[in-house]
Amino acid sequence: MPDIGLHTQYPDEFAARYRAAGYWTDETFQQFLPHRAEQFPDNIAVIGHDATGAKRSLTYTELSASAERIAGGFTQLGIRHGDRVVLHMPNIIEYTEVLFGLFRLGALPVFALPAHRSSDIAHFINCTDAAAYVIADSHSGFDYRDIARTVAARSVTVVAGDAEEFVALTDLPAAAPQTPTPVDPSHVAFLQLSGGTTGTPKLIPRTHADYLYSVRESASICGVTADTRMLVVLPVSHNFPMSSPGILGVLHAGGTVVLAPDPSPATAFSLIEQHRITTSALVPPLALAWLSAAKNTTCDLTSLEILQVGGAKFTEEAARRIGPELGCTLQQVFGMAEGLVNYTRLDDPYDIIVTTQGRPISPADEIRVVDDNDHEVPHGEKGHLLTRGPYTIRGYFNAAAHNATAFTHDGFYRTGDVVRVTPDGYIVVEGRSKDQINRGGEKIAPEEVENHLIAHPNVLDAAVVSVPDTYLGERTCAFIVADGIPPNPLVLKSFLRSRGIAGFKVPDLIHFLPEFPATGVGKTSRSELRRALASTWEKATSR
Ligand code: AMP
Ligand code: DBH
Repeated sequence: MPDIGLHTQYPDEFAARYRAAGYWTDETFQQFLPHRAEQFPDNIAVIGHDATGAKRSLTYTELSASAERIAGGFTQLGIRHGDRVVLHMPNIIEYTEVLFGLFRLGALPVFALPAHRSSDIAHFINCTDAAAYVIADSHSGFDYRDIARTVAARSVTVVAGDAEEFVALTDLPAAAPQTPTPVDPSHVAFLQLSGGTTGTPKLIPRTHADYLYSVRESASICGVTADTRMLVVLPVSHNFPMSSPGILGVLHAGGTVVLAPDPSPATAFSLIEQHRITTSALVPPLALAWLSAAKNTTCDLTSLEILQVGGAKFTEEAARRIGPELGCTLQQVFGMAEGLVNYTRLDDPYDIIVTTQGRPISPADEIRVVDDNDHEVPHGEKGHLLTRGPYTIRGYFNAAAHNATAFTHDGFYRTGDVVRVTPDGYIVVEGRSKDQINRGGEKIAPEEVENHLIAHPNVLDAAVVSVPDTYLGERTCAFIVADGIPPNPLVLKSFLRSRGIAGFKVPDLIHFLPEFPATGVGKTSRSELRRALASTWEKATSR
């Protein structure tokens, strides 16, 4: 049983400080929905489609009743308090029902993204020893039951929609109402995913107390009230639409969450008009798509008050277009599933909003900007961002060796971001030092993709690097040294898909080289090699 890492991970002294300051309370995700249902019984909590494609909306009372039913049904299936459950659903109504059902039970969701495929899911199930796997039957032309058939042998699969040989969410065994075993606010509530930098994605254990603090503060910073109507376009499992302030921030305040069935501007704009949407959260490429589509739309977007953009650097040029062209306030969000989230404030001077990525949520967020030797750089200069605070993890789940380098000895998380801090305390993201590619907000660990490429019989060596892209910010290019006859790039891409990796991890470009450049004397470091190849590419394409 991988029990390690599911209990308090913060040193006692810090936990006591965060509690004394009122950041951490006794509130838990188990009580979250019942309390909201008492406060806002008839407010609409969520509007969207279900797995059958039917439109539905649920009041807080109805959502809470569904969650109770699902908690009872999962118990009957043998899922217990503390069990991990991989939640792998698109933005459908059932997502919210299952999420809060698991919270009621005290089971821990593991937040897979809809784009994940069998190899990702097998890893999540194995490394968390998951007791169940919850999916929608199919979505965007992909049949999720196929993943269950290949990877989920040890766990029970529950399906929203047509379950075939699995358990249908609508047929969960009925259970008499029970009082669930209470959860401890300092215990882990769920496992988020990290974009990662290594061969295997890491899992992020977030506690009830730390996450709820970030959700409450985010809701307050973003002006969320019971009148907020948030359109969720990004996959709801992602930390940004989940918590910054995301669906949890809106539901905490008694507002309404509208789930978009697909991310296209056409769908989003018609939902904005129909539901008088007040706020939404986008990654930069989607914000550009909205800007472009807004020029010709006949939809009324005037209800939109705030548009959040984050997940990757938003250029100042694009940032300056949001207000005039979409008629709303831009809020930049620089966050990470490991914790620290920065927001530009709604009433910040315009120049701050368009030129910075915001400032931390909490006065207790500690920020250090350091050089390669961990020495602080003079204020205002560029350096590596390290952070520690009341909602930033102290370690990844079951990853002692990785944690030894991902955190400093005194518990600061090495974000891998290169930043500078303005005299007013705002963070500007200048670049990155981690081995990660940020493809329009989707994070890719080169090493993971390289490992899959090297598994091909005609690939001797592979290095995956980022190349600039006007729309996505970055795209991926795999440089390959072939073993024998170079495989056709299309064949190589379908080979990767057949290995069950998420579509966004499949390289956009594939380039063959007779050999890799020597990147210095002695042992070649992978990251040096990647840097050398990326700069070769830039030189070649800028000519
Ligand atoms: P993850 O750790 O996988 O949750 O990804 C978080 C990372 O996304 C951060 O460490 C940054 O590298 C990147 N990121 C998120 N928001 C922004 C932003 N607004 N500007 C630049 N980079 C961002
Ligand atoms: O990219 C991210 O992971 C992210 C971006 C904005 C995030 O986790 C968040 C806000 O909470």
